[in-house]
Amino acid sequence: LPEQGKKVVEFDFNKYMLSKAMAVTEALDKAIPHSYPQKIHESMRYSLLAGGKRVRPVLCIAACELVGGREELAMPTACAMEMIHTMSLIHDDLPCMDNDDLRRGKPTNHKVFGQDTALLAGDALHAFAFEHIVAFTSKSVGSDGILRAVTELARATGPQGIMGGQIVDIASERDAFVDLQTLEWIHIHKTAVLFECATVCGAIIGGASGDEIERIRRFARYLGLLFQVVDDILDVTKSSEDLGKTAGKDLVSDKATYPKLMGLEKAKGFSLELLNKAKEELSCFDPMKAAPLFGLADYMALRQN
Ligand code: GRG
Repeated sequence: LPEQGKKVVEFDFNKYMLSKAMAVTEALDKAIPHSYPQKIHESMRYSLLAGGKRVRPVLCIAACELVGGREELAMPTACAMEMIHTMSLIHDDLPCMDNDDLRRGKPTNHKVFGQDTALLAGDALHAFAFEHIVAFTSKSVGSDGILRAVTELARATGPQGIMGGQIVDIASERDAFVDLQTLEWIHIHKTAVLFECATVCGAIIGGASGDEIERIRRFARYLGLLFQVVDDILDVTKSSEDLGKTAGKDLVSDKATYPKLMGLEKAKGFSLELLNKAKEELSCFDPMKAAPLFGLADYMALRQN
């Protein structure tokens, strides 16, 4: 209970999220200028600045701040996370993958710039993300910290990370009997791995101890899976609302999702279990300093888009 006369300072998560997301967007805008060759830079900027919740970079900054680092220390790494996320979306939308026309409410990159440029813009963002961390992270972090962050990112994007998750996901689309274990493998590699990487890299850059990094890693791993379970639930509940039906598209489509494999109510229960497990991992940190990460966890569990 607060002592008499003392004001309780409440953490305003919405304000925090908004200000960090704006700072990230500003830094991304500066990171990729309108340089020659114009077409590839325009294509990279188009997708990078097309909106998006900026959850991964904000996780990176919040983890850095949790262990005593400042926002500017983590910003190049935070931007790199969003570059990788964006390149994965550009490639995912291509006709050879999901063949989507819209992303973040705007025409997809290949619809505006053509498939050839979209493919190259994705590759360019992939390479540039690494260069950006190395070139712009403060020397005070030290080369060991930067090397560890870059190694985390390389692993997260490779065959044991997003690329691995995507290839198993593609294969599973043709498989009528995808089980829960395979679905979890896909989600952990395709989605959760970048949440983990963003958060862990923020902690590394902020100077976290080995023990702190492992706690933060487990927190982010639960959170990443939670994000995808909620995505699956939203697919069902949103399309039910849209169609005015009781069963949404992913309860009736062939695609394996958590609601489809375990039922909607159990999937909702599982998401709350993941949220609690994630929060437990941070229980040893100063609650004031951990408030942004707790806020992010609640935001990811309760989000509506
Ligand atoms: C990473 C090298 C490399 C290759 C990419 C195409 C591909 C290989 C992977 C696809 C990965 C993918 C699209 C995963 C889905 C991730 C996901 C949950 C996206 C939605 O994230 P939000 O909701 O989106 O954070 P916004 O638009 O808010 O940023």
